[in-house]
Amino acid sequence: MAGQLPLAFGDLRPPATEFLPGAWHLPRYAAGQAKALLAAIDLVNQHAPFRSMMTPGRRWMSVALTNCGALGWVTDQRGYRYQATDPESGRPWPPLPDGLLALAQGAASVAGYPGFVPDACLINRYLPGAKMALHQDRDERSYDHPIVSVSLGLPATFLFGGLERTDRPERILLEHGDVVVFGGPARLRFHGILPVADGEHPEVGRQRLNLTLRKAG
Ligand code: MD6
Ligand code: FE
Repeated sequence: MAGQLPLAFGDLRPPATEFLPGAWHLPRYAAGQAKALLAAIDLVNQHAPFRSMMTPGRRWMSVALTNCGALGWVTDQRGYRYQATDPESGRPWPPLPDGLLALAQGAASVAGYPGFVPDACLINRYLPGAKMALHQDRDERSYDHPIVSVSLGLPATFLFGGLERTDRPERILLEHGDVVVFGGPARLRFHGILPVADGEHPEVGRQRLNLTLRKAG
């Protein structure tokens, strides 16, 4: 892991690239913190277990999800929204770990969004075959803040389209430890995840985990 090599070897992570205006890919940015992130996700899962959720159109999402932070994203037949409590337990979501906050702030700064203070972290779990249809993230109070996304485990193809659902999307391979930041002119672009191919990741097993950090409230 790059973060554990002696300083003399420098930073072996590939450089961050702005693949579309306002949208950045930071390859392996979080790779050195993967173990801590996985431990944090384990703890969240103990208090607010991953669960299936239904869209307002009454379709089960293929990903399982949970949240940490002051606000959590939920969906049911009434719609998509953020709320302070876990609908399964009625309790507040587990807190956002300090290390995760610092990671998100660092990544946002690299992408030119200093002062990012997320209050919500949605955690998605993809087993092989799970996917995320093209969508816009528009349940947040303001679109002035970026979204920071951290991927762990099995690789997946991220689709990044335009402001219309029918705009032809670009494809980016997201691997273990990769971070994507999007804000500014990219904030409302359509995006999604192609079905995750079967495989076994040495640290994460047969799954992909994705954390998205936002200022939702
Ligand atoms: C995923 N990500 O990577 C799904 N949304 O599993 C998202 O839907 C997403 O990565 C907003 C910002 C960044 C994202
Ligand atoms: Fe999204």
